[in-house]
Amino acid sequence: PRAIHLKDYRVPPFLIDRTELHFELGEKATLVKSRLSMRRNPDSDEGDAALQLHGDTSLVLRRLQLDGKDLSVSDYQRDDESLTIAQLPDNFVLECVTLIKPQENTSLEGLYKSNGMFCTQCEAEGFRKITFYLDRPDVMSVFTTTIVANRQDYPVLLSNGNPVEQGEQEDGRHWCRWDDPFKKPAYLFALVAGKLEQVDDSFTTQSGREVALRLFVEPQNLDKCDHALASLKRSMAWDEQVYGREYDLDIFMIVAVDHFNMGAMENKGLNIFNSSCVLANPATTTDAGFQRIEGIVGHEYFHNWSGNRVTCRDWFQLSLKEGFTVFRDAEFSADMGSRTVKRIEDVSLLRTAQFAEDAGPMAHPVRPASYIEISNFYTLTVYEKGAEVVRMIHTLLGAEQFRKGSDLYFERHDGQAVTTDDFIQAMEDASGIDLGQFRRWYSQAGTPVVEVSDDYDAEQRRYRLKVRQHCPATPESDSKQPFHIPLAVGLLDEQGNDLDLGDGQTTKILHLTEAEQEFVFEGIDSQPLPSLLRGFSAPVKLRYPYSAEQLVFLMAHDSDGFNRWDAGQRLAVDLMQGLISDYQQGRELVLDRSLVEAYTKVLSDRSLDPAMVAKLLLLPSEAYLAELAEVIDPEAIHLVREFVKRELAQALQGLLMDAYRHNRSEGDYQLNADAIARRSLQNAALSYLMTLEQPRILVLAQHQFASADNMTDQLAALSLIAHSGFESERQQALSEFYQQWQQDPLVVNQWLSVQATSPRDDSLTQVKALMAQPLFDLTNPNRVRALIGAFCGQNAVQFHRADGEGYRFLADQVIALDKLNPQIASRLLTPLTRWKRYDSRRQALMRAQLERIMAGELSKDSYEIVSKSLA
Ligand code: HT7
Ligand code: ZN
Repeated sequence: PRAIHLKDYRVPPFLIDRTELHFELGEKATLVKSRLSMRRNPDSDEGDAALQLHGDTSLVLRRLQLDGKDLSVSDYQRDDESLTIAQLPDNFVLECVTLIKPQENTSLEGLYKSNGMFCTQCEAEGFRKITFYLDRPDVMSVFTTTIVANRQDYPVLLSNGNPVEQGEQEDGRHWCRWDDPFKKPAYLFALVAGKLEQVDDSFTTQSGREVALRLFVEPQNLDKCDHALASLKRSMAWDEQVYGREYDLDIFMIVAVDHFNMGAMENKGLNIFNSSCVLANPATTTDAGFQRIEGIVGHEYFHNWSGNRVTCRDWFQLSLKEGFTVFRDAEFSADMGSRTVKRIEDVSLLRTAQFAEDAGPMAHPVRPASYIEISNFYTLTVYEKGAEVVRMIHTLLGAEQFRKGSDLYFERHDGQAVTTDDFIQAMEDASGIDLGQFRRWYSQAGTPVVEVSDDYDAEQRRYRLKVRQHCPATPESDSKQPFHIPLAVGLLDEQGNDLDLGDGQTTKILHLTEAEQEFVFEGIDSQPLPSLLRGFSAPVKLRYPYSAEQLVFLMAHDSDGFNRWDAGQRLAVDLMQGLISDYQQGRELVLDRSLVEAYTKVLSDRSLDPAMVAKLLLLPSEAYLAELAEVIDPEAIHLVREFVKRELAQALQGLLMDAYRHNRSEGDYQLNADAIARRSLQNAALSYLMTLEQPRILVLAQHQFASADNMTDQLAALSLIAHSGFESERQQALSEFYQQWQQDPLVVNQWLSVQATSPRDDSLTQVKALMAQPLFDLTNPNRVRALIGAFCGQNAVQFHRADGEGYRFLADQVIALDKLNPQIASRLLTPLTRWKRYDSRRQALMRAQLERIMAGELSKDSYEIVSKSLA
């Protein structure tokens, strides 16, 4: 397979002004008729170039007509990926009839069937599996879509835009025509046909237009729609208030489908959602699930402007829409709940998974320079780091100028397909702030390291920060230019109060632009303690030699909530790294008192929000410790983390029990910030207490499991019991849970994940046994992620078993899946790609499995990941 390079971008030689589609949906095959009104692009320098339409090898071409005249095989050329027609006039109508087989499409790209329902997924390049087309985001067209299908099996027929006509046929089939007045690229096309029920709502926009909101689900899910609709209305109101963006069609539809490769898709007016990201009720959905749904509903809705009205010129610009939209959804969630907690969650994800990506073989800039398969670039770098880059622009410009910049961007580029550079240009033009050097965040991969040292001159009352930045090499480049890094800094006095850094400011943004810089603070009366990178103001690794005492002080006093939490994480990381080394050297493990003291203060401080207490109590994850390690030792990391947790539980038993009892509410379930916060602390406390392996605590967990009126409490208890050493009790809880929830596929997925993430030695055997049961289905990505993905990605100690069986298992699954669904196969590969981070024995075992995968015939998706990993 060949790589595609950003530097080779050319404007499209042809444009499609109008796209008329006609689908005859059938049980054996579907007939797709297209009528494309086309013309040569006046901006193209390719003269009388031939027309090369994208078209997957699976398309059966039945008929091709140019301006009403049939073309014969000698008039065009066909290969595996395209159809080429030469000698075309400047304006013409091309009509095409293709036959496709959605029933056999397990890739879940293009048109496919999920539980008897037809649905589409066209981003990034799925439309070419439906018909021949210029399937690139800079070709934008208005679409009219007619769908014909059997009325009994497919009473609901949906596409983008507004419904304009419908009718019946005599053969039991009916049809519906949809018209989308907004120009869009083919990746935003959608079609759904099925036996669906709907829940209706409406939203009145700020200019007084009434928009119909409609959520389509399978009948058994009608009781899981309220939260998504409420989230949608909150999103619509928020985008009006914060960005001045109004919805533009008369109807906004969401459809829930069970078989879906990602979370959701922002098709114009017809969002399609993975059912796991939209359906919710308290009995089946955890608090985290509710919050996730709100965020994803917001994300897809916000794409209507950042993605649909203004789209990407090419797929290298993916972060233009994704980074910006993740930033928008994160701010929305922060406004709906706790800003600090949301920031902690986002940074945790970035620092574990995105930093690991930056340190691995697939490292790439936020705007990649090349790809083999674009689906592999829907990454944490493009999404989460891309959002951090937009957040830094927000920090550099301030809220007001940023809003002016986004207004200018939307106004200037409405209806266009543009680049990340156009986005920055709008921000620069609106604010007058130079973002020249800042642009490097888009073109250079890697996580910068910022090293800070300081000195205080009491005589001169002067405090100085010395800052160095460097960025490690990544596959595309080993020499990096300095980044423009906004470093948010506060200084604390001996009482823990913020110093005034000028004009009453307690946080100052330092602009790091060079490899080494010095920043001087005058008029400082005594040695301050710096609070650095407040709010995680840039996606960097910060190094400063804090002592344990200073970290405990910051944990108690920093006015920046994020840095209070981060001080606790640093303290725990420092201690745990020491213990990991003790364990490796065969030394006895002893927990330093500083952590016990810090956690005692946290648990005793009644002024703290329980959600914040729960976050402060959460030890750094195994994944984060792994990311920080020079050579990853999964066993040592796991054992040390368990040891620290148990020691803390022992020392803080009384306080933890108080926290559990004080925050536990039996009955009277509520879904609000306060109740969610209390449940999070209650379950954090129980998780510590369960490490003591005391029967009286087991009874508490069992009682919680049996009496829970919500999934947060029930699942937390199940997972603790199932991961414990109480053998018969764990089996009983797992079996009771399955009996209770076997009819609900989304809950069954959670049940599978609990078992897949068990650190017990038999978990791989259990996973294999579950895969052999009829409930498992390799063609359902949610099942695959819940079981195989969870075992390989979230159960490091068992996946990295010394015998290499975890690696062999993953390779077997990838080889099988690659034939069915290449996108899911290539994503599953991630843990194997990190092989260079492990000891030489594990390296050899992992590499051998990558080579075994490479030896077979592979999709472009998996080929790219495996070949880059082995390079
Ligand atoms: N923009 C959507 C991306 C997406 C996707 C990409 C590749 C393959 C399948 C996919 N499904 C959805 C989702 C989003 O970021 O909003
Ligand atoms: Zn998105």
